[in-house]
Amino acid sequence: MKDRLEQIRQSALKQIEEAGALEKLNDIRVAFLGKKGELTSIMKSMKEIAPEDRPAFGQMVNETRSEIEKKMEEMKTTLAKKAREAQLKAEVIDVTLPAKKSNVGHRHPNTIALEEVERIFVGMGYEVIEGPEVEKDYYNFEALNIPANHPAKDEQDTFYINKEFLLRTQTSGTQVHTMETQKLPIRMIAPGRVYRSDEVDATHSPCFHQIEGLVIDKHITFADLKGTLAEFARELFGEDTKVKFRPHHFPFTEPSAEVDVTCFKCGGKGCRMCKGSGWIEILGCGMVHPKVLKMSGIDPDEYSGFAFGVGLERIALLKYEIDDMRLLYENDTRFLKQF
Ligand code: 2NM
Repeated sequence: MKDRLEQIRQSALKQIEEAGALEKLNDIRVAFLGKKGELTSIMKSMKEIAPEDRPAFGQMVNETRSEIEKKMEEMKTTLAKKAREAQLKAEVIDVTLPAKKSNVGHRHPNTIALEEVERIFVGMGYEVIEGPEVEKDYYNFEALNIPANHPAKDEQDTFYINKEFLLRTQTSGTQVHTMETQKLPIRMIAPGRVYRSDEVDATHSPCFHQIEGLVIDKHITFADLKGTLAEFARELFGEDTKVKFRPHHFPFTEPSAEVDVTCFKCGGKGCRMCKGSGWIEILGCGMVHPKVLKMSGIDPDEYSGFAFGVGLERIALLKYEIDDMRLLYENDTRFLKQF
């Protein structure tokens, strides 16, 4: 029995010494110290030993177990250290290798223009509110005082999904949702995609972007509209920019106007940019029609407001002197890189 124990001891220590890998060490542990391992089985054969020798033998087995466990721990540390060293060696980084070239993209001219417009209005205390592109006929037309027989409702201009739903042709629906649900006063801009059944050319696309603004409070007048848009134009096109309001007609505003700015290229003298006139048209606006207020649950005797709408692409084309809108949608990086 003692010889058998000594054999086990030597065999275990030798195998540990020669293990060479952490996984192997675990196999050795199972083989000697495990439930069905050699040391365990020798304990079980204790009955073959004379009763008076059993305590001494038991102690020897325990000492052997401790010795094997200790050796195992030492080897584990050694092997782990070796493995770590090998890994570090294998993963060594050659800092002299040339770096991978990364292609950093940048903002699209539309995005640059949008963020600029948002910055200006947020600076004046406006909220930016987005709404659905698929809209009910009611929100796109009816609530804006655009009657059923209005030419804009023609299938030639609007993409209808069915009798009730369509792709919005302007973002005003978002303003209507806001008037219906938000507390007054309102100071908001609604940017986003709009859709019109247009042929693609240098100035048209069936999908483009609009930014519409809306202010509603007590005592809002046309003077507030003029001051706001004059400041907007100065911030967007430069301090010396002047604005001109030309009477116009929209069903949702009364009175309505189109706004021109002095040409920022020639300062108003007349050039190719402004086709010799010195003025460039940039947006439409007006005082929100009392009927529109009433339909959205706002009392026009207590509240008044102004609204405006600008084409984002128009701003981007003007600001960056791009002469063809199609360039904005082609995603040719040689073009996009320039802004
Ligand atoms: C424009 C021009 C004038 C406009 C009106 C409204 C609403 F919802 F308040 F009635 N939102 N946007 C508006 C007014 C839009 O775009 C050229």
